[in-house]
Amino acid sequence: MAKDTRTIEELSPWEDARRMLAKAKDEGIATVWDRLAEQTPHCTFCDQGLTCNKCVMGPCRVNPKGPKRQLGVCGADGDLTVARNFGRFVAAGAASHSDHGRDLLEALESVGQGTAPGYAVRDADKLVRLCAEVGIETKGLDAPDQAKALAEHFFEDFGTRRPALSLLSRAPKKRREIWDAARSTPRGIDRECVEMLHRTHMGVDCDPVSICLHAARTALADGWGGSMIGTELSDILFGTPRPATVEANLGVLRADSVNILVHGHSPVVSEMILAAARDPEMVAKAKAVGAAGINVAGLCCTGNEVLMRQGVPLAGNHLMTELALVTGAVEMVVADYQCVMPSLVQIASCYHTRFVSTSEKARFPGGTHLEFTLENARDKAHEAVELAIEAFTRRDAGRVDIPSVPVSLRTGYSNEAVLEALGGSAEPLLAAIKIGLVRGVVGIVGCNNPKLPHDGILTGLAKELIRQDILVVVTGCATVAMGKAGLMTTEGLEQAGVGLAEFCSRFDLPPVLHVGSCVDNSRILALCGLLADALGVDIADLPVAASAPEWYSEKAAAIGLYAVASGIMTHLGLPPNILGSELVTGLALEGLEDVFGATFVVEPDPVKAAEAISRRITAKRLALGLND
Ligand code: CUV
Ligand code: SF4
Repeated sequence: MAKDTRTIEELSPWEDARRMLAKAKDEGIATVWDRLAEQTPHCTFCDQGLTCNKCVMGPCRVNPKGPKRQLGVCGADGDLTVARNFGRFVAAGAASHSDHGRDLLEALESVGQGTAPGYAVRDADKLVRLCAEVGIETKGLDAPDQAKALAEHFFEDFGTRRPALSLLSRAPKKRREIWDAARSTPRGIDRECVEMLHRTHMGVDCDPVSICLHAARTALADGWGGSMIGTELSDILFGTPRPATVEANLGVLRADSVNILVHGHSPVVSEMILAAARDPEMVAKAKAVGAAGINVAGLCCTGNEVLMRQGVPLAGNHLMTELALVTGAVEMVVADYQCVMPSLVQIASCYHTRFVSTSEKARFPGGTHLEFTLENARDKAHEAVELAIEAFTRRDAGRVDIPSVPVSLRTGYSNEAVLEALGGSAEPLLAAIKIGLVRGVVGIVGCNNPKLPHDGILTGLAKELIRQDILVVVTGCATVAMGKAGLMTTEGLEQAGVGLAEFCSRFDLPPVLHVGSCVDNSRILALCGLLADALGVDIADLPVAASAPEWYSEKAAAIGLYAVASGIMTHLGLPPNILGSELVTGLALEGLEDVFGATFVVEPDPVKAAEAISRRITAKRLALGLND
């Protein structure tokens, strides 16, 4: 196998990752970095977005610079090929978030119908608030009826019955006019994804710009639709996050306990696993085989979901998922869907670790499939925990190595919790922004990518921004990075600028606020809508920006595009596969400014990225008549 020429020190800055990379090497276990080395160099046509396999007259490799193969067999040129590929890429990401949101919707409906034992409405106030927001009269309706009515309402957002999604009401009026003018107002969540597949079939939409605008509409259907519904309903069903202090990194695994890692994205399965692991009867069974207890820890976005609401420790982010198994201390990985590397099944089989898949739509051959439904989830969760206890008896103590001590981080900053921390309204934050104590707010989100130094751009960027008095909000895999870097406790304020430190100390906030998982980026959109309305401006006028510095997934592309289409400049550490088209690249980096008032910025260097973001924030501040 080809080897990555980078040293372990270059791959990751963290002690837990380095120790496990060395152990993997010793034990002959291949990781994502080894496979990347094998795949490098990548196909240059694919890298630039210039391959097409959308029909069997092809596949085609389009070479816009010629002399040969300037067009695909059907006549598609490079611009069209790149646009069609990018459109589908975004639609896949939007579909993933939204299909996850739909699962919460089905859960809410079943709770209303009384067919989901073990699930319940845990935030009844939020249910009432949401009903009121979308115009459902709640007087005379009990919680189950409210749940059914709200589910009914949101099911229509997925279909084709409305001219616009209902939660677009959270966007400022000016923003909605911009969307209307660009024909980018999302109508139905599923509709926009399906329409993208239709448009990009051979011989449908042949205008690259038109495809890109529909990509924006599809992405907006994710951010203000599928993801936003997913977030709100998760809060209703599992509780709206409240501030808490929790632990992170591989040190959260316990040598003396049954370790279960929950992985994927949806809280529907992981919440049940957690409940089963906390069941005294299960704990007694674990003790009967010699374990001190049952320890549940999270990976990736499922990890963020249960961290935010239940204080479950976070074992690691995307690039740590394989390495977590290399500790030899994990009895079970329970996965729902998305970002679950298929390699985990192979790595699990090198140890006593059981890999359990739970979703009908995400099967992993070689693992154990325990299919969870809303009806059987409680029983299946107990079954899973029993299997984990059984696996504990097969653990090889000689191969166990749990590196590092856990770090602490603050979590739980839902918009409700942020407003509460500020004393009930956004006014103190707005006041701090106006006088320049806080110069702006930046969302740093998204994944890891083995092409980039693990967590390096994420933490480098965050440190630069907070030093410049810019408040950072964080979601997804970025969370673990910031936590490990010590930026998510009030001690992190030592690294912040004077103004930001003063503001945060006054309200007992860390300089980097954890607002949730990837679907919870919708909280950031809603917060931007709220701040813009409070100032009587558009989102594009706010001193805010977004960044997905180490992104890898289709979902991250959808997030980036809905942020830009919402008027938020978005930084990426590496570009999507669009560089084969000057037209599409130009649109992403410049042209979208004229349409949506924001663009993408691509910059792998965190300091330079921070400069670009800071310049943008200064420009927005000056335009609002504030000091720079
Ligand atoms: Ni949804 S999308 S690697 S788990 S953030 Fe993590 Fe987050 Fe990216 Fe995936
Ligand atoms: Fe080739 Fe056109 Fe078919 Fe794509 S759609 S594979 S470019 S012929």
